[in-house]
Amino acid sequence: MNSEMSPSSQLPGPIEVERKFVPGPDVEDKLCTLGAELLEEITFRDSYFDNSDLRLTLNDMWLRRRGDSWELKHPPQRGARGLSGASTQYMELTSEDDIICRVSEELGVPCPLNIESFGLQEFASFVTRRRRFQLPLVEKSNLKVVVDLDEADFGFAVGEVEVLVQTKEEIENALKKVETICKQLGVFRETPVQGKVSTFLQMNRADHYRQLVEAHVI
Ligand code: V4E
Repeated sequence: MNSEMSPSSQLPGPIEVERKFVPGPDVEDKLCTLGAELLEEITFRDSYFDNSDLRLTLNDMWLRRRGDSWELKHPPQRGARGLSGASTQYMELTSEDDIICRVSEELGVPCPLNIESFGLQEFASFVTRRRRFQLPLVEKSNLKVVVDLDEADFGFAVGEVEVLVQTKEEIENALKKVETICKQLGVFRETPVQGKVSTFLQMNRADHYRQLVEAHVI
C-alpha cells in the first residue's frame, strides 16, 4: 500500500501549511504580545529551476536550491493545487533521491544520477533576510507555529504563519490554527497574499507569470 492510499502512513516529507500576510509596522509588537520568541535571523539565497516548457511550475512543483541544499515543494494530493482559499499546503522534499524520483516522474525522463543532470534552467534567484519567531506551545495542541518575516533583496517584504504536519489528517487543524494566529496578529485577509517567487516573476518574467496565472497555479 502506498502513501496515496493510506492517509496516516509516513509521508516522504512534512506538509507545510501556511498563510502569507502583508507585514505592518506593529507586527513585531503583536508577536511579542502573543509571547513569540525570536528563534533566528538568517540570510539565504534561493534559486528556482524548471525546464524550457515550464513543466514543473505549471504543475505547481517548485524546485529550488537554498544555500547548498535542494528542496522540492509540491501539493500533497496529485493533480491538486497547493493553494486553497488563502492558505497553502505543500509537501516538502529535501532528500535528493526523493526529489530526483519525483521530478523525473513529472518530466517523464529516466532518473539521472544527480539533480544537475536534469539540465534545468534557473528562472528566479534572490536573497532573503528572514526573522523567524516561534509562538508558545498551547496546552493540548501539539502544533508548533512559526512566523517568518521575510525581506527579499528585490525590495519586497512578506510574512507567513506556518505549521508543519506529518500526516494528511492533521491538515484541517493546522489550517484553523494558522487562520487564528493571523487574526490574533491583525493580518488576516480572506484573499491570498502573493509570495516572493510570484512577485519576482511578475517583476522580471511577465510571460512565465502570465502562464502561471492562466494555469491557476498562482
Ligand atoms: C509554493 C510556491 C512557490 C515556492 C516558494 O514557496 P514559498 O512558501 O512562497 O517560499 P518561502 O521562501 O516562504 O519558503 P519556506 O521557507 O516557507 O519553505 S512560488 C508559488 N508557490 C505557490 C504559491 C501560491 N500559489 N500561492 C501562495 C500564496 N503561495 C505560494
